[in-house]
Amino acid sequence: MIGAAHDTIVALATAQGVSAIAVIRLSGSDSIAITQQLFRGKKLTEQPSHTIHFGTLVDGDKMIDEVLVSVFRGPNSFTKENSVEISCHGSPVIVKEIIKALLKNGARLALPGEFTKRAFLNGRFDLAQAEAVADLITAETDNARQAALNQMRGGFSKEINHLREELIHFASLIELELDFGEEDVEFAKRDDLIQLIQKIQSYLRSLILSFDQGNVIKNGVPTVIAGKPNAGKSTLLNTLLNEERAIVSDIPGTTRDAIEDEMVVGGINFRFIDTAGLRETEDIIEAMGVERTRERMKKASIIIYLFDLSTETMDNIAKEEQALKALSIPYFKVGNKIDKADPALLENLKDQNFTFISAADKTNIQQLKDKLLAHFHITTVKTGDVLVTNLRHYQNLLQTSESLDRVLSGIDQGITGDFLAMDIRQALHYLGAITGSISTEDLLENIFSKFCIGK
Ligand SMILES: Nc1nc2c(ncn2[C@@H]2O[C@H](COP(=O)(O)OP(=O)(O)O)[C@@H](O)[C@H]2O)c(=O)[nH]1
Ligand SMILES: [Mg+2]
Repeated sequence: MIGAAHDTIVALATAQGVSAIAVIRLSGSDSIAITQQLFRGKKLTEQPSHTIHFGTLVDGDKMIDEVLVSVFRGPNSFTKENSVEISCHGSPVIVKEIIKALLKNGARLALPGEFTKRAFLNGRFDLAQAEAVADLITAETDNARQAALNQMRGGFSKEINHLREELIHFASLIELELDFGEEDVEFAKRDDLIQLIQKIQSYLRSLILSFDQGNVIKNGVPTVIAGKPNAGKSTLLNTLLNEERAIVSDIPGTTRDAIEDEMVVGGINFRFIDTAGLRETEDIIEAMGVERTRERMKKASIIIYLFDLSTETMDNIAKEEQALKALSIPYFKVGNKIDKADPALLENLKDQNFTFISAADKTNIQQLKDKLLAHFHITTVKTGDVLVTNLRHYQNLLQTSESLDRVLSGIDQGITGDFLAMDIRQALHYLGAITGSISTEDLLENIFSKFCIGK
């Protein structure tokens, strides 16, 4: 259970560590009064909302710091409660002393996400928008930032609520019919209902389809670099990242653990994962590495599979591709070391959809990056674009859509109103779960506990 809703909560809102300024945030009916207890300056409790005041904070006789205090009065604040932001000097010791003094005077420490949770519970925004706040803070690319911002500003929430209301209207008409029992009345015109459901379905479908892209934009793409020992995987990782991240050596089996690092290419965050080369080995540590490689490959969004064209034969390449195909993960075949490759082999492979590179000489690396980008069809996210980036929303959309399919086939088969009403209620439930019109304490805790403290 997240703590009682009327407590006054406090947390550091800025990052931990030394900085020019740190901001401590309070929310709750007593937040202005509690701050007043420590404040030497104007009387805060008499100040209007949205004003900033200079003064000193004290703990008994001890002066802690010179600060600026911003006063927000509910409901005109982020949480819709009385709120205070204290801007102090950015020293961890000062922050600790101020928070300690606030706790002594009646505040309690905020739980993760508790400020945003209060904002949601007090009706500042719906659940999907609250979740977007967290996404906005953790966005790692400009595309992810824009997608989160669009969602925070309403995104699909408004449209979903609107469709939900229309559906509720039908559900209540059908339920009214049930009250009339035998009399065989039909308040809810079936044709109109079919039309509404088709409209909702087409909107849901566009949202569901956007998730592929939304997921890539929000979470990035785990990209595993795999292949036999010495194929040049670590060299390629270093070339892609433009730094000496992994050890390169001509001794096969050098990389034993997976090494990963991220890079933004064309607005997508690629997480490149260099792995231990795939081979049978007696070395226990290397064997563990190979096992990890296989695990990583299964979880990858895409595999860059390297072949050492200075040593490989057509037969071996075909055999390796068989094993690769069996994983059912999208992959790119990349022929490395073209600087040392047999021209006859290159000629034989020319129609087999290879990207030919030299990781060491950095040849054709851009071509490889272009192929990666093209695979994910990412375009720049613009203001107002609606993209589903959240797995929870995605799952609820799918379930709404399935329930509506059942309504449609139910109408088609002429099933009775009570069964129709049940499937509509089911669809309403899933739709409402997205925006939080329907929520449980468990769900809320699950969502907000993933926020950082102070948010
Ligand atoms: N000639 C040539 N050698 C390369 C190329 N890429 C990697 N190598 C060499 O191949 C050996 C194995 O490279 P490494 O990146 O450690 O392979 P890994 O085992 O797949 O990680 C090293 O000696 C590299 O210098 C390339 O494009 N051309
Ligand atoms: Mg390596």
